[in-house]
Amino acid sequence: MALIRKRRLTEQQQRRIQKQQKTRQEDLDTSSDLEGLVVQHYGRQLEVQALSTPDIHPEKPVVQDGEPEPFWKEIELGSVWRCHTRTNLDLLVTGDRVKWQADPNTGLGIITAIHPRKSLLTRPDRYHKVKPVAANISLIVIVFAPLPDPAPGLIDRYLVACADADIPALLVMNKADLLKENDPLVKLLQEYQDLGYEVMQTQSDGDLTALSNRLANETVAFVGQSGVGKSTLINAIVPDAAQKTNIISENSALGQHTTTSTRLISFGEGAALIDSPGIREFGLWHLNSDKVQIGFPEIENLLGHCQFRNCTHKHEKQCALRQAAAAGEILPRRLDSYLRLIDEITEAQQKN
Ligand SMILES: Nc1nc2c(ncn2[C@@H]2O[C@H](COP(=O)(O)OP(=O)(O)O)[C@@H](O)[C@H]2O)c(=O)[nH]1
Ligand SMILES: [Mg+2]
Ligand SMILES: [Zn+2]
Repeated sequence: MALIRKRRLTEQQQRRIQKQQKTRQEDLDTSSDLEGLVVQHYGRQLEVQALSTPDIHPEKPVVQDGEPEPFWKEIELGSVWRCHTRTNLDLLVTGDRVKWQADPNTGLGIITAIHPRKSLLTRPDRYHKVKPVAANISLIVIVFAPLPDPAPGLIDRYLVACADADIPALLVMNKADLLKENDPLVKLLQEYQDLGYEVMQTQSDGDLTALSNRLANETVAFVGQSGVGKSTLINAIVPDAAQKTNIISENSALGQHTTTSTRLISFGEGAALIDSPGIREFGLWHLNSDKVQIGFPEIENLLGHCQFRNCTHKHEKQCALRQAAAAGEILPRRLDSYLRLIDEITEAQQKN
């Protein structure tokens, strides 16, 4: 594309641009490094959003009368650039904070360095290798609703995955308008609050101030069953979210069209990720068995207090977990979830 564009320029223009590029190359180095956020990646292509602008902006080539206007992309705060990476860099993922350089003449950028990650969401690929999905997620919003009916144990499973990734969770019960009188979901939400989790009730077309305030400055991943209202919530919080998901396919400098529309949607100082491959399956994969207990803090406290060291917590009489459940100290539902997850993992390990 750059070549085709150049051919349309006069020789004089070309010389001038080359000279400008040369001087720019010289002061490129690290002094011209910008801060950026990887908002999308597909294959080796990355999209980086500018989080800073240069102290001294590169100068747009002077156009003389009758000369065609050369391509020029201004380095603006929040602008999104298609980038390549230096080959020596680790695999980058959405959410990575990077150092990069922009070339206004081509509209392309190059990523020169990656900042240390504060968190990394991963998932196993089909060969059981761990694949990075998103970096620096600071909050996971688990959305559920009266409709579709929450799958049993799904919230607990998400909570285990959050604990495993060491990322705080916020439980959002959406579609509050569909709650019936004495709806068991209200009790469910209360139970999680009692366990120490942060919870919230929302209605997509209602007042979402509390939710948006909570999300300010966070990099958020929305998870939850399809149909609970994740996209509707995001669209309500970030009014132009729907457009933002399509920026790239429209402006693609390389003229490529992508079917992937999932990207990190930024709002103020925050950003959100929904429905991306990997996030969609987040929490649905099998976990490491010793990791499960960290998603069940109330059960973790009781482990080691059973009569038998190898207690299965299923039929033993002197089982601290079953006794606690019978005494109403822990929720039988949570114990079931816990045992189901442990069973699942043990089964998966036996297969491998
Ligand atoms: N009654 C009600 N419906 C909602 C609410 N939020 C979303 N919906 C509807 O639920 C359906 C699924 O929403 P969507 O955002 O696509 O869910 P997602 O699959 O989680 O992204 C749509 O028809 C929405 O209009 C809500 O608060 N109340
Ligand atoms: Mg959706
Ligand atoms: Zn036991």
